[in-house]
Amino acid sequence: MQMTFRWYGEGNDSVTLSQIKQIPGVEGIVWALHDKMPGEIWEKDEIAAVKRQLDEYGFNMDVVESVNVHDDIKTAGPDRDKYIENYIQTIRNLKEFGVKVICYNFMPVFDWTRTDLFHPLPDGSTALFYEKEKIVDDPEEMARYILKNCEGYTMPGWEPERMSKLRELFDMYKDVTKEKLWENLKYFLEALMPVCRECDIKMAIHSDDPPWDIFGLPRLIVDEESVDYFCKLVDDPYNCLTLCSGSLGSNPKNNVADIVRKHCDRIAFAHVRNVKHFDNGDFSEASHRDCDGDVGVIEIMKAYHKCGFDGYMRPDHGRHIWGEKCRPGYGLYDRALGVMYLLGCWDMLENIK
Ligand code: DNO
Repeated sequence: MQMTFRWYGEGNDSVTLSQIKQIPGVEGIVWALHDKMPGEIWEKDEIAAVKRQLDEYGFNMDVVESVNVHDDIKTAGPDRDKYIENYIQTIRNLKEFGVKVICYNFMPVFDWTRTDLFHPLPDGSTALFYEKEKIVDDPEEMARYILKNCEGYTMPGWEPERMSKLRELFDMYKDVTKEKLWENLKYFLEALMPVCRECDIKMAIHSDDPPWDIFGLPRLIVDEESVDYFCKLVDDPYNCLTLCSGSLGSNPKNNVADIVRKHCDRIAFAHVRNVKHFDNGDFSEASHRDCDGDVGVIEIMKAYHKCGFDGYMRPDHGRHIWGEKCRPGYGLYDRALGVMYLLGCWDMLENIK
């Protein structure tokens, strides 16, 4: 297992590489060109600029999160083949820099969704929170709220340019049923697989967050059954998962450790975080410590260890602690505690082998 840490890039993150360097055990930076629109080719000189920054600190750039997928690909729109060609060119360019895993998602319109980005917790920190009742009606009001409360940062999937065209986007998806979305995902992956094999780059789909349909939009990677279906849909070792314990774990019925045990060989990238469930279906993000939430962090780490997981892992969203001003969920302090907790579990498991 290789520990990594997500970083949004120079001038785009409150956290610096020199701070990350001081967290024990972090070998790679999970990066992206965040100013790229979905569908644009990532050029070699742009990738090289990030590589120079990471090289200075001895970090690898093996994992990209995310190369976003254009809506024409998700909806089988008129330009999907052109955008698939662009995606392929990006894969080829990333290969030149040794990238091994591309994390992406296939969620319609929205990426991850929460109703409160800085929800107060009893210990005085704040965390991301999901109130089920708030999601039922107006997505435009949701988008306005999210954009107003992201502390000046753009969250992936919630780019203001996209959110200002919300109605148009919903319109693009109006005939895209769950079945069609699966078909479009298959079409996309089948086009990519030969290039992935040639470039030795794994495509690792991120679990849908939350793992259920929202605002009438279908969501695919939501439970064990859909993960089984996904792995068979394009049965190729380069068609992989970014298994997110927090996303899948938001549904109390999902047993993430079971999914790890079943599909370990197809998990290229593990996001490990904790979630606390409430009886009414709401959930709050929590510290990475097992007993602070309900996803079973220790059981998940045991499952990864037992199956000899040799992919990449990162702590996921943290709480906002010690007064830190940062991107929602992506501060330094609580994620650094997360790294130490996960490595603590791992080192102990190694020790008692
Ligand atoms: C949230 C992240 C997601 C993820 C994308 C992958 O914190 O895990 O935004 O990066 O869904 O494309």
